[in-house]
Amino acid sequence: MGLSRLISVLSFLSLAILTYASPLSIRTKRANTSDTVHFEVTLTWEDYSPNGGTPRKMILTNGTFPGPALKAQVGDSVEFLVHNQLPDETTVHFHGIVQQGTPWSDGVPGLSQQPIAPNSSFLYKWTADASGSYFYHAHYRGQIMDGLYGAIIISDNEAPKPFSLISNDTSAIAAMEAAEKIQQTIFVADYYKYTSQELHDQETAANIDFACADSILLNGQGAQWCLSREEITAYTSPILQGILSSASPPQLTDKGCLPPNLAAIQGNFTFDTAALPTDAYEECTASFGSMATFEVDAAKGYAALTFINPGGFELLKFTIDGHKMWVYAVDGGYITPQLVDQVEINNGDRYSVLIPLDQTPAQYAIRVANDGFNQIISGFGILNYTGSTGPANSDPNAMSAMNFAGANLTDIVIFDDDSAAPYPPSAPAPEADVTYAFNIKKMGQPYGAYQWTLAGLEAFNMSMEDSTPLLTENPATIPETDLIYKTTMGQWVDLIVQTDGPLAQPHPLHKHSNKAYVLGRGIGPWTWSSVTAAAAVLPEGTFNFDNPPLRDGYTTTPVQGNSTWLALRYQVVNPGAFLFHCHIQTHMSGGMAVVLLDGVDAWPTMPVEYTSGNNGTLPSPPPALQKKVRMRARN
Ligand SMILES: *[C@@H]1O[C@H](CO)[C@@H](O)[C@H](O)[C@H]1NC(C)=O
Ligand SMILES: *[C@@H]1O[C@H](CO)[C@@H](O)[C@H](O)[C@H]1NC(C)=O
Ligand SMILES: *[C@@H]1O[C@H](CO)[C@@H](O)[C@H](O)[C@H]1NC(C)=O
Ligand SMILES: *[C@@H]1O[C@H](CO)[C@@H](O)[C@H](O)[C@H]1NC(C)=O
Ligand SMILES: *[C@@H]1O[C@H](CO)[C@@H](O)[C@H](O)[C@H]1NC(C)=O
Ligand SMILES: *[C@@H]1O[C@H](CO)[C@@H](O)[C@H](O)[C@H]1NC(C)=O
Ligand SMILES: *[C@@H]1O[C@H](CO)[C@@H](O)[C@H](O)[C@H]1NC(C)=O
Ligand SMILES: *[C@@H]1O[C@H](CO)[C@@H](O)[C@H](O)[C@H]1NC(C)=O
Ligand SMILES: *[C@@H]1O[C@H](CO)[C@@H](O)[C@H](O)[C@H]1NC(C)=O
Ligand SMILES: *[C@@H]1O[C@H](CO)[C@@H](O)[C@H](O)[C@H]1NC(C)=O
Ligand SMILES: [Cu+2]
Repeated sequence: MGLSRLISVLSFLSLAILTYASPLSIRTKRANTSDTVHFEVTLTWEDYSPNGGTPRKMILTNGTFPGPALKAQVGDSVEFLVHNQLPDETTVHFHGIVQQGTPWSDGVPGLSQQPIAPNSSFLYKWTADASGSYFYHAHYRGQIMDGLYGAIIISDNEAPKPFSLISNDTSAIAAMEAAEKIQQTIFVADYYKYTSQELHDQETAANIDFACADSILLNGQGAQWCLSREEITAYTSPILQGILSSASPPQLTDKGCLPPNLAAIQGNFTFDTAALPTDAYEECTASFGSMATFEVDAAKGYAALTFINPGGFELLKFTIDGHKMWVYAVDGGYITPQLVDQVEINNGDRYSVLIPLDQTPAQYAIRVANDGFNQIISGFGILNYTGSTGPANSDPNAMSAMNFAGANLTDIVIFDDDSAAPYPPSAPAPEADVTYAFNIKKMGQPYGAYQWTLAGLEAFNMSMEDSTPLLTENPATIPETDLIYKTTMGQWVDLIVQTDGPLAQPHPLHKHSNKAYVLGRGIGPWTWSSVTAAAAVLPEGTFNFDNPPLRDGYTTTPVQGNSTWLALRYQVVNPGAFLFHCHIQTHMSGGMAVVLLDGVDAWPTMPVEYTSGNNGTLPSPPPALQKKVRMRARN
């Protein structure tokens, strides 16, 4: 019996233990095993080419892209020291980390800190309080698209794992546990030959929402593939042909993109596509960098891979030739496993899979395709068995579950996000204390085609990143607006997100701090006062109150010709100022965000080392004073 299970059994037995033993025991366990993990990186702005093409300026983290992985054990104290040698300000966010009791380390400028100035440093301090896969990434302007991201893996040997739902064979379970311990991470992301600032400037000049990538990278490696006109035509689906009927010529661009000036996609705006560089959408220049390779050993039985999408725009999906995958964790949390051929992975999301290594030892393609209408594009990696001498088949496509355009040519099993039940089981309160309803849409004229609102009225202006951090203010003095919402400790909060048609795009939303349950979703406008009111009239099964997915990323359902809605529920457990936003960076930069002031009745006091202008470290006291402090501690 695991220690945490034992603690929960004990808590049932005696009220005294319930009040004292549970938190104390956890603290004892952590004190016994906890360590400080010091992680220190320097950010530089350098010429770099991940895909063999012309180098551009990118953010390198300790000279690498992606940055080095941070590994910790549950209970560890993490110190993450950033030296900013970029020409611009920056911040670093720890995606999926709750920041329980450390909201000042969430890395959101204007909310939890002032941006880190060039040539200065900042020390983030937080506790690794839950196992799983996370990632760190820039959270200032569009910098995530300039390459600042790296993996965070937190392990917990004591956490109950769902592997016995995959097999009853003890040696197979042991193999899965061993595979998880040496899991490899794969960042899958779109890549652009322009910096995030240049892309934003192009959006402003041409008045478009930018949607045309150069490459799909795996762990920062890949190629720019250019298709022939015949191939592009062959991959143009009837749906795309319909969308293209208003274009002239009615075809995808050489980069496989929908043209930037289609009202059916962009909305009713006046575009100036002549303001775009010709290689933004039209010209494709092939280039080849290295290909990410993942070594696996058939003798081990299984390999574990965690896929992470830190991309700026494109929603993706992945398959591995000749292999099925057991998806066992989503957004860092264990789930009831599903055996699938393909997983859709949207911006900010993490999926951990166990791959049964039951095929001929050889090399198999890992395929990552765009999952949106906007572009036909893929990227590739290699699953390489120990002892392999080449591909498993002389026909490179013989074993693939999807083509370059992401289309499957036979029936495949796709991971079902909505039935990703948390493991061990967990459920929200049956009713919420408060409901906030939002409405995602473009701001519309006279605003630009790249400007969005999440709540329904106002765009989150990026200049707010430069204002006084909300966390340092008295929440009573912060007015509630279309952009700012308040909650109190312990409350159950429903977030209802409607997205408006005519083309309701999928928006991969992300909530900072603790996770939320995904209660349900539907087509059509949201017209109810609460989930309880909606559940009374909608068909049975529309909502899942028993074992809904528990995540930090939630993608709205795409639909043409209608609105859609998504219902989330979370409990306020961690007071602080937290962002709720679209993880498509261009949408976020276009205003798609709101602020949740969680637990305004238990508002945290900033530690002095994080107050105005400070960097997480206080100047060290002179030696004489240090002695005094030590003596006092001994007394
Ligand atoms: C805690 O530490 C003690 C002494 O170092 C060790 O014997 C024990 O196994 C540890 N317990 C856990 C849960 O790690
Ligand atoms: C980054 O580089 C510095 C200087 O070489 C080194 O001390 C530090 O450990 C590196 N950080 C990581 C996470 O590898
Ligand atoms: C940062 O320091 C370097 C080296 O001292 C200097 O060249 C550069 O101008 C400084 N950058 C800024 C933005 O101050
Ligand atoms: C494990 O055994 C139980 C009881 O025999 C059975 O119900 C279950 O389906 C088995 N699980 C797997 C993954 O084979
Ligand atoms: C598009 O916007 C223009 C200018 O605001 C307006 O006159 C026109 O009616 C709009 N067209 C549609 C189809 O909404
Ligand atoms: C795959 O592994 C084999 C041997 O284990 C090695 O010789 C080969 O170079 C690897 N291939 C790639 C692409 O890394
Ligand atoms: C692709 O797979 C899905 C899911 O199984 C299926 O609905 C669809 O028909 C498949 N497409 C083709 C062309 O077989
Ligand atoms: C954002 O705020 C800045 C500074 O107040 C202002 O100049 C700019 O027009 C605003 N942008 C939008 C889209 O409202
Ligand atoms: C939108 O969806 C709702 C609910 O399914 C449906 O009643 C309505 O007719 C749809 N509207 C359109 C324009 O298709
Ligand atoms: C943080 O600022 C203090 C001055 O307030 C300075 O002494 C210290 O060196 C700085 N620490 C880092 C990591 O830059
Ligand atoms: Cu979005």
